[in-house]
Amino acid sequence: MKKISLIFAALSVMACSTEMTTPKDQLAKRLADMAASGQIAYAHQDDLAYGHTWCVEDWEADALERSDVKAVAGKYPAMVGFDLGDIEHGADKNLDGVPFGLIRKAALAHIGRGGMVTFSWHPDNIVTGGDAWDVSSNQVVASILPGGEKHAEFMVWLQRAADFFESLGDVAVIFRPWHENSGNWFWWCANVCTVDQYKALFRMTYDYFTNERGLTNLLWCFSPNGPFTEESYMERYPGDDIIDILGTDYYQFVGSEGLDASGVRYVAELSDMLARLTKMGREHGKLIALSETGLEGIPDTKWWCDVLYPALQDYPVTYVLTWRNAHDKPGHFYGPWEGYGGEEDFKAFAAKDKILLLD
Ligand code: BMA
Repeated sequence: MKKISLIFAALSVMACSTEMTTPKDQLAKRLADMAASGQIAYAHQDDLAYGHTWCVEDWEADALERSDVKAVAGKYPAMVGFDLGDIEHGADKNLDGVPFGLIRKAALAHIGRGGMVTFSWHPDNIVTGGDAWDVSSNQVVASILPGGEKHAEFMVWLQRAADFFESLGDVAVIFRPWHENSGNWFWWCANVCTVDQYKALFRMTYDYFTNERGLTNLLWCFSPNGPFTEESYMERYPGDDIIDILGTDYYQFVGSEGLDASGVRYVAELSDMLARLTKMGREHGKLIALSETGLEGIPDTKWWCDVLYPALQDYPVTYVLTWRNAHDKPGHFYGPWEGYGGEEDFKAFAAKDKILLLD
């Protein structure tokens, strides 16, 4: 009798723990395990949709197996990033011309192959009709919050983005809305909305997605741009109760200081930022990520091993995402491609024990 009840107790614990392991829990655990074992997932924006010299034409017929990263390193990036810009209008294609059907299919294919997916969103400016980079009004965030004159219209935009996530089904992905908020180039940046308005925007997005739409499979990433201090990073932090990943976006810009000097500065600033992020991640019990980075056109043929890797290697960064390889702007690439000058360097980066790609 006692033995039987023990078996039942064990079975019910097993049933319970299976029920409690949601796709979100599994993705969070996978990232946490990676951080604990010192592994960093390499991520690339729009990787399966197009590359430096190609673009998927017929996505419904295409197996979506092409990848600039795979062409160089023999493996897919461990994570792929996509952007939802223009979904707010009910458009078929995103702001860079990528069909949302392709994005959905590629995201699910990548997850099916054992990879991970992260989403950003650059919605247009609902007040001016301009794009996400239109900072000509400082009333945009105020106007979309409850009570604002654009609130109802903006809730339809949120609804369309939520519809997309719902259409992915029961899989977990990372969502990184309202990123680079400490800059001055998006309508949600620090120069055009107050701290409280920004936090309210983030929480409104989270509440609508999670509580009204039941989208509980998203890992929410907060990603101010760098460089930052702990204080400046946390100034607009929406709260531990809704954020899963502390990320940051930080690029190397060459400018007038020249390639080498900008590389040295990037390594120094990025290492400092990641040290701060590591500390904040520990204090807040959160994962950390370098959610966007890169050097446009990668003129430094040793960039991956001599610049990016040294800045990253000592920190429990769960993933590092380099931006897209535009097929229609030859100089606008941040990932490797076959024929680019730093192929060997990328291969050596991808072969490092800490760096994770996907077979
Ligand atoms: C920017 C550039 C743009 C693109 C936008 C959204 O960094 O790559 O060309 O439209 O991101 O993907």
